Amino acid sequence: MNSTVSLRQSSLSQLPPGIIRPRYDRRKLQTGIVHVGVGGFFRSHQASYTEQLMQRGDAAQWGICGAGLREADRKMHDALRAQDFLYTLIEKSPDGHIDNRVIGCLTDFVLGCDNPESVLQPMAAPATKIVSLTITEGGYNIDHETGEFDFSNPDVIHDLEHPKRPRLIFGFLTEALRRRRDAGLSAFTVQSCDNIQHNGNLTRKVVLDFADRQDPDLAKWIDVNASFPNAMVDRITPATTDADINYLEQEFGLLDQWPVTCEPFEQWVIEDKFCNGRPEWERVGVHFVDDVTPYETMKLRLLNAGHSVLGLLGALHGYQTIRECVEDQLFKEFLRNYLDLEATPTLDAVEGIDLDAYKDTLIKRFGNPAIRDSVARICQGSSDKIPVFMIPTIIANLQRGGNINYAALVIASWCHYCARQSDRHGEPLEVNDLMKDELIAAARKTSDDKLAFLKLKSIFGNLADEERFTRVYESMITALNASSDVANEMRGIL
Ligand code: CS2
Repeated sequence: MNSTVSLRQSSLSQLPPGIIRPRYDRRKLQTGIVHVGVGGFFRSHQASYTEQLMQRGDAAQWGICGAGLREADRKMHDALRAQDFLYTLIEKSPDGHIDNRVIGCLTDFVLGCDNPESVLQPMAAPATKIVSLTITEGGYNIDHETGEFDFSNPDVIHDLEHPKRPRLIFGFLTEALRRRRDAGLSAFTVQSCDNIQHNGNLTRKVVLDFADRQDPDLAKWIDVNASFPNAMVDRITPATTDADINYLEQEFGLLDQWPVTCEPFEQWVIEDKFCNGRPEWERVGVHFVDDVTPYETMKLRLLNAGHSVLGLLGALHGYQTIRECVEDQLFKEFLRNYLDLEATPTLDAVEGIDLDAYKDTLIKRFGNPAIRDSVARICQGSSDKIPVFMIPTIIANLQRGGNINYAALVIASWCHYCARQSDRHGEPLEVNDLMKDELIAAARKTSDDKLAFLKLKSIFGNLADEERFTRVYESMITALNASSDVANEMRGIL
């Protein structure tokens, strides 16, 4: 391919036929949604659903203004701004089929760390009906030990004192809602898209806790007027690599600084509680329900926990990708047993879903050869993931006399990972985690106290007091310390 074209509004008409482009008039889009946390997942999921709706017409009022609050968002902001907020979504099927779609539903991208007003104004604008969030499991500022909003966070202290110049999402939402109330406008729906049990209820709690400390009357108004639907979100979205960028350039001559690759599977189940209207996402496959609980529990305990099982064990074994893990019969069997023997018995029936088929599909999705989802992405932030993805399953099994061996090996392996920071070949493993220092310090102490890691209460609660669990766990710590061969331990449990 000799000629290349840089992705932007003015070059859309020059895109080669293999790339699907917006058929609607982007200039007519209005911003109806402000989304905070423009990462790969938002771009492959909510933006993709919204784009599908726009392609059908009649959705011009649901343009999305992207917002980043942190310095770390600048790179994405700069890349997308230079492309008139366009990017390519590369959907890769296991059979090798690839769909390339330029997504046009972003109307803007603003950076709160540069200028808080640039985020507050679109949030407070009359046309905005929804503020959606992907701020990661750790972004909700919850002290895991107490389950309460952490008022000791210096940025929270700052935001309480400086309502007009907030740094964190709680301050932004509170100030924007204050402006809406004062202007006589309706509130907006706050739509969490993070992998957290009852993500809407949690968002509601943290926003109201913060607002109440700042302005109790406003908190009451928010409580009555805003809504916070719970949702289950799903689409495996690996981090973008140079290979994705090169693919578009080599195959299509398209220069896109930051495309997104994902699997074809997508799922979004939302409670239909939108206080100020919503896009007709049901027209493009979103499932609206009264109670999302069984769907989110199923997804967190099977898919997300399944990822952590493969990720933490696979990292120690020296695997780089999730696919490599499920290609290994031992890992595949271990995963399936974890899902069947430990996770599934803790789940309620889920309407319209055959759990066996769901798990079969899950393992196929993990094995998609076109998706190079790294074990490193999965292990990153485990201190926020494990308490959501696995601990509730362990606790339920301790209560019901169920199996806990598989989970115990995963936790022991995580400890070993943090203590050694290398795989069985001696290659380095990074502890990429907000609690990095605590994790490493506690894991290293296991030579004196085998339960030291498990005593990190903010992650494990009181698990270190559960004798049935600690007995198994201690023997695994001893075995891993002796041989570093996680596969051997896995075989022992099967
Ligand atoms: C993953 C999720 O971060 C993780 O550990 O399990 O990002 C997962 O890929 C998504 O939730 C899929 O929907």
